[in-house]
Amino acid sequence: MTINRRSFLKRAAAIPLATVPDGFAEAAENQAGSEKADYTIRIATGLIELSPEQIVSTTLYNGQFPGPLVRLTEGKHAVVDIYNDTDTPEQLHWHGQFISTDIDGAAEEGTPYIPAHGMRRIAFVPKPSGFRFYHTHIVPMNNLSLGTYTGQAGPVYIEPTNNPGAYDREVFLVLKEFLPSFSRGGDMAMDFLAGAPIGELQDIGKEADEQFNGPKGYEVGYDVFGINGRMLGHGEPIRVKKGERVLFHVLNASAGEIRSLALPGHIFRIVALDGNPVPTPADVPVLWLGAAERISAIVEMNEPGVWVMGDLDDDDRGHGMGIVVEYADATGKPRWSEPEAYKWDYTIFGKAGVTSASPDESMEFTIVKHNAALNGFNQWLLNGEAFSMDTMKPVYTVHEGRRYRFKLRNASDDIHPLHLHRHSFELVRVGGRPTAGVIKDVVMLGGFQEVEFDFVADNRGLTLFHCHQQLHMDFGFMFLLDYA
Ligand SMILES: [Cu+2]
Repeated sequence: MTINRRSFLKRAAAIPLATVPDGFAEAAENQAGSEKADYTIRIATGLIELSPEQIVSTTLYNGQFPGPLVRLTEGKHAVVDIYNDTDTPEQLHWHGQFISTDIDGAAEEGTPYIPAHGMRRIAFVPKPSGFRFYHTHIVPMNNLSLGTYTGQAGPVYIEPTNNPGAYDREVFLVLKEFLPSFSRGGDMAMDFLAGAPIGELQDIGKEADEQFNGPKGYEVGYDVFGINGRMLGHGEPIRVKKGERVLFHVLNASAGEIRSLALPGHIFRIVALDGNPVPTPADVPVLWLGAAERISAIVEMNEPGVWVMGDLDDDDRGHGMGIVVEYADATGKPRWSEPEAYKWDYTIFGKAGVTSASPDESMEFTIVKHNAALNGFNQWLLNGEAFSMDTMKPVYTVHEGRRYRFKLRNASDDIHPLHLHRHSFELVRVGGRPTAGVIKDVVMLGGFQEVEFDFVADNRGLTLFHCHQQLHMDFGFMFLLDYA
């Protein structure tokens, strides 16, 4: 497609930006005469009715939670208008897509803000295909009314050019908590990940704890939980028929919580992780998702009844984290039963007996927590350094075309959902087990465990790596990669 210069200038002038960043002109040109955006997203304060008793006021996309499902086609130009009706400059991050730094939605990479009471038109080529999402990428620090503590998250589905489609229908589920508050310490599930703690990492952690031995640092807890913005029992049930194959696309849009999901009497056949088809689809009784992880799983509906699909945690489920699955002609109260204990192991989805390609370079990072070191908040250091929000200086350099192996060593008891922007990575070793072929953009790293993954530096520009636990990333757990 071509564009005449006059219409480009007209369009560029309509965008209220102080500066037109590098790459934006190119992006705008790509929209080639489409005056109407494919999607319009409005950021504004609104209400979510989780239940008639719990109507939460927070920042939303298009006045709803989750934000509208953005369906795009791989490789087909998309134009999105983003309006910010709030008083705070915003960033809208396209999580899991290989796009440029001016579109990605991270100020640390140089993406321009969507100004308060302003707008940005962005254009990009969606890729890769699969289940992605969009969410705010503001740094809330101690402000629980900003960032991922709000309702700013929505699913993205990028259609592949050819869709295999061995299912009857798709259901998108977005898991999210509301009404956050701080407390000292938390009660996150810890023992569900496969693998054992490593003594050397426990020793490093112990040393740090002895140095910072005051009261526990702040953690965030929540009062209300829901799926697709409704507490368990308050939304429309998922209505199914016996024999139907339902493809669930599950997104954990939490600011930091790890979620589990089970459907009594049913098995999930996991076909994709973070939107990427897995080499070995596998049957599991329960899904576990760190913040920002996605799972696509097919459930064959062959146990008629009315069921609760919900979190294993009684307290979270009791406060709304679940949804009713109702077979046609079935009646009665929704039933719940606890599935058998199950260890979550990413490696079962890998290619059996295959070793990942050798990396060109390897980097190792040791993660240490300084308990309550920053005004009561835990500080996070990688190889002794916390990310500086003031300088936003890239610490590591990568060379285009090279394959990098990252080894993350967790000297803390917290689980960290690690996320790399603008690239995917291949899991190489998790919980002590080697694997290959599992492509992700977030991976949970267990307490006192190690994870190794590879990525190819194939998308030039500043690239953010961080823990997706909002509190961790805001207080140090982040760094920038730059291309040489
Ligand atoms: Cu973390």
